[in-house]
Amino acid sequence: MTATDLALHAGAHAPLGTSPYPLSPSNPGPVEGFQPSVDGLHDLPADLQPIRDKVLRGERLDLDDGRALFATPDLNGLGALANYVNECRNGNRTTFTYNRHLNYTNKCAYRCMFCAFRRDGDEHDAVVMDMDFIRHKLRTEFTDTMKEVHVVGGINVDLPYSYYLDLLRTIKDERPNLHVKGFTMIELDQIAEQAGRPIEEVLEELKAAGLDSCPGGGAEVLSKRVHKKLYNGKLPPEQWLSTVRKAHAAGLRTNATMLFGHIETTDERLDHMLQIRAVQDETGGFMQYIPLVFHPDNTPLQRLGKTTGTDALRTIAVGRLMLDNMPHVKAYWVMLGIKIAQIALHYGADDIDGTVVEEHITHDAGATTPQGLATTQIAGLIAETGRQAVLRDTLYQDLSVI
Ligand code: V47
Repeated sequence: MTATDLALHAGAHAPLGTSPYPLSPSNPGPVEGFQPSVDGLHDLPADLQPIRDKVLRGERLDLDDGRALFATPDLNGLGALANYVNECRNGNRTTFTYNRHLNYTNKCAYRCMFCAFRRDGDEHDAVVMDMDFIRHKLRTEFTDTMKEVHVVGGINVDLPYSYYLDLLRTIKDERPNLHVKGFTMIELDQIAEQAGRPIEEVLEELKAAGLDSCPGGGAEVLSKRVHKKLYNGKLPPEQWLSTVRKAHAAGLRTNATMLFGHIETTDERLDHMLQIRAVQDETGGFMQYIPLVFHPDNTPLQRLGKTTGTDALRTIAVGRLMLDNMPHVKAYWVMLGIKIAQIALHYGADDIDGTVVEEHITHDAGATTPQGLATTQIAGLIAETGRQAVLRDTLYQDLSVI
């Protein structure tokens, strides 16, 4: 393909014309007149050229393409390709939200090897929040202008079904404007277990009580081998996929994460992406793909150390290219670190999460990022990268340029 062909393609916004999802409020596309950057696409090395040509023809990438993307020595070339796809989809926009996390309990029945957050329940820092405490927190630490509360906890088998309904109702009672993005697929399965009823019925009741969408956690790496080695006993990969399909069928939008940088192979990362892509083809229920960098401190896997910034950038870029049906890719600054998250905005990511404020899962495992950032700080970090900062709600229905 010549440079002229490439420029013609890009100018016409044609290359991704076969995109399997339409423009919509949650997928608004580039603003009128925006030209995706073709910088770096003309002189890609031989290993990336056939993949570039497939991308430009709107063809889906396969496992072998993914292997070549993970293997290429040209990280910048890979980044340019992912950046081009992202700009075709999202223009120059980088979104974030005004949110806060609420970890209602850290007591957990599972002993996942990657986790520093879980407690048995009798430690001095074990937490189970009661409704009075949660109400007080909502009154004093949340505001009416916040857009989202991210609610997750350990698998605490002591909590009855009514606890989860009360939790949702308390949030809506105190802060009716907050969007509740709550409960991973692991928690949803446990909640249904406690209810002793089919998950389909339980999802309807949780929605009626205030659940608006679900976060993407708990997927880890959708691999039987990794599951057996690191989180045996917890919901197996096929059940995470089955529960997420049920959540989508119930009308709940969710995210999809991948925890990487521990014992998984690059083939296992790719297989994870392909499984997520297949569900998205079926349901269209995922909003964001979120690669999560493993933090080893205070976990049984501490000896592994932390993966590199270049591995993180490569994994984000490969995710953007393989997940051709995912509207948004998040650079989660809490886990990536602020500097890599900023660079990731030119390696395929178009979202940077939000203000966060009280984060335990990564900080218990040694994260050195701040606990939270102000909206003005996030907007500044995005602007510094040349991107347009846009404040969003969870479902991307309400977008305001900052
Ligand atoms: O499922 C656990 C991961 C996830 C560690 O959907 C760890 O918008 C790194 O899913 N090092 C929970 N990661 C976090 C999560 C999330 C975060 C932000 C936004 C959204 C969203 C979802 O964190 C867990 C697990 O995969 N995790 N321990 C650790 N030591």
